[in-house]
Amino acid sequence: MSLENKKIFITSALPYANGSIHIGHMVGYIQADIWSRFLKMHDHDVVFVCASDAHGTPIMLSAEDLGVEPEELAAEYTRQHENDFKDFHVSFDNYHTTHSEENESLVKEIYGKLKDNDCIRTEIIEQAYDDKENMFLPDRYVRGTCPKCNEPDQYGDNCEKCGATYKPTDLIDPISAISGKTPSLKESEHYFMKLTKFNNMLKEWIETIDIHPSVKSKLQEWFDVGLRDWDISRDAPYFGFIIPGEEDKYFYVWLDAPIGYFASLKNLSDKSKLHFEEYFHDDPTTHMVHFIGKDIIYFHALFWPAVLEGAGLKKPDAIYVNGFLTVNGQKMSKSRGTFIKARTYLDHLDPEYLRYYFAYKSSSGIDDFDLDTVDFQNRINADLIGKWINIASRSSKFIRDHFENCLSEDIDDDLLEIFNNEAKIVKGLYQKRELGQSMRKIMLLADKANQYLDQEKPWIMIKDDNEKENVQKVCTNALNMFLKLTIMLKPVMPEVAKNVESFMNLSDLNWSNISDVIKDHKINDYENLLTRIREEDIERIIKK
Ligand code: B3M
Ligand code: ZN
Repeated sequence: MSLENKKIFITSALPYANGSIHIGHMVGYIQADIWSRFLKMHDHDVVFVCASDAHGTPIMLSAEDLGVEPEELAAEYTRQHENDFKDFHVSFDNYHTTHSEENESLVKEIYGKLKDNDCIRTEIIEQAYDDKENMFLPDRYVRGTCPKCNEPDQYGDNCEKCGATYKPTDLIDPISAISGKTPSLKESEHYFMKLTKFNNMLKEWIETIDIHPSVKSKLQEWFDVGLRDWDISRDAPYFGFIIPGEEDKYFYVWLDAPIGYFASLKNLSDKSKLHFEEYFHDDPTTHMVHFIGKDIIYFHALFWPAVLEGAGLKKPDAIYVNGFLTVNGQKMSKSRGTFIKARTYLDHLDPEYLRYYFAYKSSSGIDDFDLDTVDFQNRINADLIGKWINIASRSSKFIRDHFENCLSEDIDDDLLEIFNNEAKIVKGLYQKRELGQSMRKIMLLADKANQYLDQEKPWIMIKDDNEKENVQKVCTNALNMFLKLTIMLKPVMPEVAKNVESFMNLSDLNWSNISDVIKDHKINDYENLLTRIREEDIERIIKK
C-alpha cells in the first residue's frame, strides 16, 4: 500500500480518563509515535491525534465515590495523560476528549445517518438491575459463582478460572458489585446497531486493508461464530451523550469513543489549516490508520467500520495491533511490584531508554513481549551507550583537542556509501513497522563504526606527527557514520537526536540527510549525550 501523496491520519487508542496510564499502555503509543515521526521525517502529510475516552459507567462510579462530577474527574485525568505522553515524547498533533462539543455533534450526525439508512432497531431486553442503587448493572458489575466450574466471585460475562462465557443472569448466587445485594431482572428498551447487515461488507473490506494475518484469523473466528446486532444504548444513570429523542437513555461509550478520533481531528482543524471534511468523507487521498491494543480488535475491525459504512463515511485503511507487556515475565500487578505507572518511570529514568527498548522488542505482529529489567538495563547500556553514543565520544575528543573541532575536508566516500545503502533497508523495516529488526540492523552498523575505529586506532596514530591528518579523517568518517545512525534512530530517540544536532552544529535533520556528507565543518564540544542505567534506578521504580 503506497502512502505517497496521501494525507495520513494516524490515531492511537483513547485512554479512559479514569485512572493513570502505566508503561504497558505506553507500548502502543510509542509504536504509533515512532511510526508517525518516521513518516514526518519523509515529509509525508501526517496528522497524529488522540483524546481521552471520558464516558461510561466506571468513570461515573469513581466520580461518585470521590464526590466530584464525572466531567471534573475526566478533565483531571485528561491533563495527567497529556503530560505523561508529552514527557514520553509522544508527539500528538492534538489531544482532545470524547466529552466535547465536537464529539457530541459528530455522534448525532452519524447516528442520524445510521437511522436514515435503516441501520438501527430497538428491542426490549431483560437485564440485571440493582434495586438499591436504582440502576441497571453492566456485566462487569455483577459477580457470582461460575455456572460451569463453580469458581466463586466471577464477573458477569466470563469466568477467569475456566474461561466460560455466559450472561450475568446465568451466574449462581449473583450479587451487585456496587451494593452487594442480589440483583433483580428488569426490562428496558435498547437501541441496536444492525451489525448482521454488514457481515459480507466486513469480510470483503478486511481483505482490502493493511492488517496483520494473525488479526485477520481472529476476525475469521468471529465471522465463523456469526456476528450479532450490537446494543449501543445504556439506561440512566450513565455518563455519556443522551440519545436524541430520549430522556434517560444514553449512547454506550463504545459508540462515541472511536468517533472521538474524528472529534479530535475536527478540534484541530478549527485551529489549523487542515480540512476536516477531506478526512471524514470517503476521499481516496486520505489514509486512516488506527493503532490499538489486541483487546479492542472487535470494536475497531467490526463495529467501527460498520458504523462508518452505515453512515456513508470513510473506513480505516489500516489497523495496527499491539500485544500486551509483561514485566519480568509477570502480568502487571500492584502486589508483585510489576505495576509501573508512566509517571513513576518518568520520575526515575529517561523516557528514551524505554522507547528504544519497546522498539527493540516490537514487530508488526501482535505477540506480547516482556520487559525483563535486567535485560532492559543491559540492552540500553550495551546498545545505546556502548555502541551508538560510544562512536561520538571516542572520536570527538581528537577533533576537539587537535583540530579545533573542525571536521576534515577529506573523507572516505566508499565507506560512508555502505551506510547509505544499509539505511534503505532500515527504512523499509520502519515502513513495515518491523521496529525490532530495524533497531538490530542499526546496531550492526554501529558495530561496524566501532570496528573501524578499533582498526584505525586514532589514539596511536595521534602520537605520530605524519599521521595526524589521518586522525582527522578517521574521526570525521566516524562522526559521519554516527550522524547517519542518529538520523536512523531519530524517530525512536528524538531528544538525544536533537542534542546530537546541536553537538554537530546542524539542525532539523530529515531522513534524506542520511546521505549528506559533513566535511570541513565546525562542530561543538562533545557533551555527554546519554548515561548508563544503574541498577539502583530500576530498583527504585520497582520499590515504588
Ligand atoms: N478507551 C481503552 C481500551 O479499551 C479504550 C479505547 C478506546 S479507542 C476508541 O484500551
Ligand atoms: Zn468457570
